[in-house]
Amino acid sequence: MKLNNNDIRTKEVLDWKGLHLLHFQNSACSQKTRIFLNLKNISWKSKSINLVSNENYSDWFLGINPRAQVPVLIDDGHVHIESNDIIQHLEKRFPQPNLIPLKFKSDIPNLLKEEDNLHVDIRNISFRFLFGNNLRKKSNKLINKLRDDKGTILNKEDSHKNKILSFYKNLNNNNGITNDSIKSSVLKFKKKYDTFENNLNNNEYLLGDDISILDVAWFIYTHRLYLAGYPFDRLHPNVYIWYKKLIMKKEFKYEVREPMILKVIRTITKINDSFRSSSLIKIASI
Ligand SMILES: N[C@@H](CCC(=O)N[C@@H](CS)C(=O)NCC(=O)O)C(=O)O
Repeated sequence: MKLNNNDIRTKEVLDWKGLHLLHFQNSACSQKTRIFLNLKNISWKSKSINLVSNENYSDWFLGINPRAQVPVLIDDGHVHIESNDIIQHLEKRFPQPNLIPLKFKSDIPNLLKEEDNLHVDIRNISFRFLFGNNLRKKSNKLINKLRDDKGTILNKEDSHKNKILSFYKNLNNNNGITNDSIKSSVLKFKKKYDTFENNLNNNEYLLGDDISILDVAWFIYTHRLYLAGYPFDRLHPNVYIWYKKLIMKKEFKYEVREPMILKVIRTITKINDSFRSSSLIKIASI
């Protein structure tokens, strides 16, 4: 989605020339966008926004994206938000190599929407199994700052912001992600991967024999789920082979390197879960 100049309160970015990506190393949607840029061999300037220190809640960043989310692409002073919209914009700007097969051109927005609809589910799983469950809580001060921010999206108050606020309020109220949420999220993914398992029976990639924008989008969720203990090899062997093939590629591998601190948090979580019989497999009964 390209924002209007009126939406942008941090006016300096309107003068930025070239391609700038505001992103964070370990953010799933940032990783997706960077892999896409790698596959297209596009050069871009990096501006890291530290989500751990809540830099995305600074006045400066809210003045660019009032949803307080990365990634944001600034293309010659035009501000684009939402990773799937960003990669579709990049596909138009840099058509080679082609990552949207002609045959699927009209289907792609809906296929990507299905992925985006599960964003809160991947967040549930990431927070619970990869980020220490309640370590990423936000203070009420930050939640209220986002609630009271007057930023607009396409000149209007942003209704999507309520979803972000309710996620963080629930996280505080429940002291982390609940088992019910985990179960429901995992089962949504399982349904989707059952379909992919079929697609991959006769194809190397999700949309045929060539890599596409859909592989990039789904790779990130798959990687997160894999780290969280989702049993791809048992439930969806074709998907497992597809994932292993992608992660071997340099355009993918380096973007999802796990910082040491997160590796430690994930390992401690895994050990605790095995004592309490509360692994992803146990909770979701899969
Ligand atoms: N639908 C958005 C989701 C963006 C999103 O949720 N970004 C996360 C990182 S993956 C973020 O910025 N979170 C900020 C926070 O949790 O404070 C997109 O695809 O760009």
